[in-house]
Amino acid sequence: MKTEEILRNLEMRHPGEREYLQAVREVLLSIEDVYNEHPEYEKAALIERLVEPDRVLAFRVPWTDDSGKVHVNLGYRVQFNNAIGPYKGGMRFHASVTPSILKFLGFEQTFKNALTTLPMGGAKGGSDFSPRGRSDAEIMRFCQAFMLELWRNLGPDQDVPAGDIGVGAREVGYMFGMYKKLAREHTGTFTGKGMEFGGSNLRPEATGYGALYFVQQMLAEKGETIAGKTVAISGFGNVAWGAAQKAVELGAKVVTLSGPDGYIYDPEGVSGEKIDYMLELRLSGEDIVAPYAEEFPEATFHAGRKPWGEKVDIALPCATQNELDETDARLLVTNGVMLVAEVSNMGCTAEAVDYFLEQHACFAPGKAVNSGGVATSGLEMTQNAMHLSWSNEEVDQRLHSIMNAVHAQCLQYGRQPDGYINYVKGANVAGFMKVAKAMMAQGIV
Ligand code: 2IT
Repeated sequence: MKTEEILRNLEMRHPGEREYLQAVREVLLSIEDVYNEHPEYEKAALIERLVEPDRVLAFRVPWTDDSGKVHVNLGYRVQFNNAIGPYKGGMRFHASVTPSILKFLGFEQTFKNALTTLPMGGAKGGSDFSPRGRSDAEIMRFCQAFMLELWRNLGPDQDVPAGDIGVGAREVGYMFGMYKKLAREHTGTFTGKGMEFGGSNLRPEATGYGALYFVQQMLAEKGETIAGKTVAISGFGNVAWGAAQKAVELGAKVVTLSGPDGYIYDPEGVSGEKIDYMLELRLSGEDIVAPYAEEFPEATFHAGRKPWGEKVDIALPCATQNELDETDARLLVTNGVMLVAEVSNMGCTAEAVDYFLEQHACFAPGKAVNSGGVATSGLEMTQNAMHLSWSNEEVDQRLHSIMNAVHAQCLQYGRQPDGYINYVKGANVAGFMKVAKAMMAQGIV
C-alpha cells in the first residue's frame, strides 16, 4: 500500500484535521499487510474511498437562551460509511467539537460497528454547543433547533444517532421528540431512548459493562482475573459510571475518577453510594469532579492533574480522545500497570499507543473495548424493529457474548508470532476486512 502517499494526499485535502488524520494513520499502518495480499483493493481505490466520509452535513443552529439572547452554533452529521448497515453513531455536544473530531469519530465508528457483528454502518454528529451551565429549557430548544435541520437525513434504515459526550437520555429524548413530530413516525431512529418509549434495558450501562467484559477476556488470556485489582478510571460521565459499577461488581477496587478540573483519589474505593454520586456530579452541569472530595473526605482532590501517576493494576481512560499521552504511558508502565484498556474513543495519543506496543504491554484500543455501547444500540434497533422489549438479563447476555466475539476477532488478527497480542492490529484488521469485503461486493459507489 502507498500508505504515506495516501496520508500525504489526505493531509493536503484536509489540512490541520489532526484527530481525523491520526485515526486514519493508525488504521492504515495496521492493515498494510492484509491490504497487500489483495491487489484488487488497489484497483478499486478501496482505501481512497474508505477514508473519506460518504458525506458531511454541516449547518448552523440558531437558538434563544432564557434571557432572550440568540445564539448560533454549528451542527454536523458525518455519514461515514454504510457498507454493512445504516449509518449509526452518537452525537457529541461539546465546545471542542470540530469537523476533524467528528470525522475521526465517524471513521472509528465504522470499524467498531463492524466488530460488533451487527449490521451497522458508521456515523457521528454533534455541535460545538456546550450544555455546561445551560438550563433544561435551553437544552430543549437547542435540541429542537438542531433536529429541525437534520431530521430529513435520519431514519431507522438511513441513519440512527445516539448519545456521546454531552448527549444523554435527556438530549436524546428532546431530539427524538422533535424528530417524531416532524417525520410523523415513531420508529427506532434514535437509540439511547427512555425506557418508556422504545429504549433498551442496559443501554446506559452498556459501554462500561461491555468494557469490563472485554477486560475480563484480556486478563483471562494472561491467566488472571479482575478480583482484587486496583483500577484507575478517568472521567465521571456515563461511560466511567458503567465501568466503575461493573469493576466493583467483579471485585476490583476503583481508586480514581477525573474531570476537566483534576482527579480524585479515593483509597477506600469508589463504590456503592459513591457511584450513585457520580450521577449527581453530572446532573450539576458543572463538569467538575472536585466536589467528590468534599462529599467523601477520605478522598483527595488533585487539581489540574490526570490520574495516570497513581500506582494501579488496571488503567481505564473513560473521558475523551488523546487524554493519555506518552509521558502518562511511561509512568503507568514504570509503576507496573498490568493492563490498559481505552474506553474513550482514541483515548491515547499515537505516541502512547506506539509506546505500549513497543513495550508489549497488555493494551487494547477503544474501538474494541467500548464497542458494547453501540452494540447495545444495535440491540435497541432490533427490539424497535420487532416492536418488543427484552429483559435486562437477555440484553446483558447478548452484550456479553458480543464482547467475547469482539475479543475473539482481536485474537484472530492480532496474535503475533511471538505470542504477544496486538489488539490494535487485531481490531483494525478485523473491522477493515468486514467493511472491505462489503464495499468490494457493492461495486464502485
Ligand atoms: O462512541 C460510541 O460508540 C457511542 N458514542 C455510541 C454510539 C451509538 O450509536 O450507540
